Amino acid sequence: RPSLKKRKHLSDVCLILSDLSLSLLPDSQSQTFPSRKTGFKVGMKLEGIDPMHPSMFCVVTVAEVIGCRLRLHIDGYSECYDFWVNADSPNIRPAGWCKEHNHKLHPPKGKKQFDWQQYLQSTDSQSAPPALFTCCTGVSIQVGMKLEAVDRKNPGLVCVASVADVIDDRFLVHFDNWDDTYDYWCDSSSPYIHPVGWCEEQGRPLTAPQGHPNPENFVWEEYLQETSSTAAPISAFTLRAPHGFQVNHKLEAVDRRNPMLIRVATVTDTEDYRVKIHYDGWSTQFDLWCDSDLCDLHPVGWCQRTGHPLEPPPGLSHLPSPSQG
Ligand code: MLY
Repeated sequence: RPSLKKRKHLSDVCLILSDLSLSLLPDSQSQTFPSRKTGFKVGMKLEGIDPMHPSMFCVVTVAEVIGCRLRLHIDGYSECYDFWVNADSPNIRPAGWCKEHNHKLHPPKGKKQFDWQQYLQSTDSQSAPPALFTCCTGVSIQVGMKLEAVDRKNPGLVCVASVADVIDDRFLVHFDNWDDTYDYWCDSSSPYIHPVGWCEEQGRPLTAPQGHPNPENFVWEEYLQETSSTAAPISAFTLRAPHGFQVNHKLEAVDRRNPMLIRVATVTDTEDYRVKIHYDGWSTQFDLWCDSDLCDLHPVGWCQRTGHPLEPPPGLSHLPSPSQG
């Protein structure tokens, strides 16, 4: 049991740490924590910028994976040119990227003609799946592309949907032939979106567009043709890691019924991407499930730091009295 003095010291340290995290806002992706374990495996091949010749993309192979860092070997060259990158580095791209984007790809030493398919076959190796390249996924999604998406107002339904708008790395999901009241914004890491073919693969029913002549037998190939559209690429789906909330975690949550107020709250149940919130001191009838990334959930201390009143649990007299509400 820490002595009072020690406890005081500990709380000072916490304050200092929390101040630091406020002032040291991350400057780049690498200064935040990656949201999931990297899926790169030793032996996978890809395209990467040679750090000694930054003008050059080369054919490289993953030689070592430690945490979320990769040692890359430039095919055909000595190991002494191997280099380390973060798995989310913008300097690595999936096989075929250079061709697709009109960049010259420096072939493995000694090769004049280079073709990925032939090369993978002749070296009996695999290319790193595009979905692993988390840094360059946001750009691949375009208005009009099709996907399968959960109807958030009817969460049991996975439906035929389209990208209706794109802003930065977020896009608007629209359900085909429905009005826009079901639309929602998300990013590529959302658990509510899936690539074309996902339902079939999962053995789950897919809800066809409203008014489809044969909703029981919806066929993507036909529909894509009829609507002259394309499927959103696999790389546009980068499912994020489940949240880290645990039962009994305390937090500060906006009151759903009176959104002017923020209340002391507790996590009482969890799913991978949702948490059940209880407002401390209130009946459990007000408990509610919400998405773990909901912008109305805040860490303990948020109100104090941002200058917002915090409603303590009713009947708790030793806390500063609540603002009227
Ligand atoms: N029975 C509901 C279901 C609507 C579903 C809309 N989704 C697929 C976008 C209704 O007709 O309102």
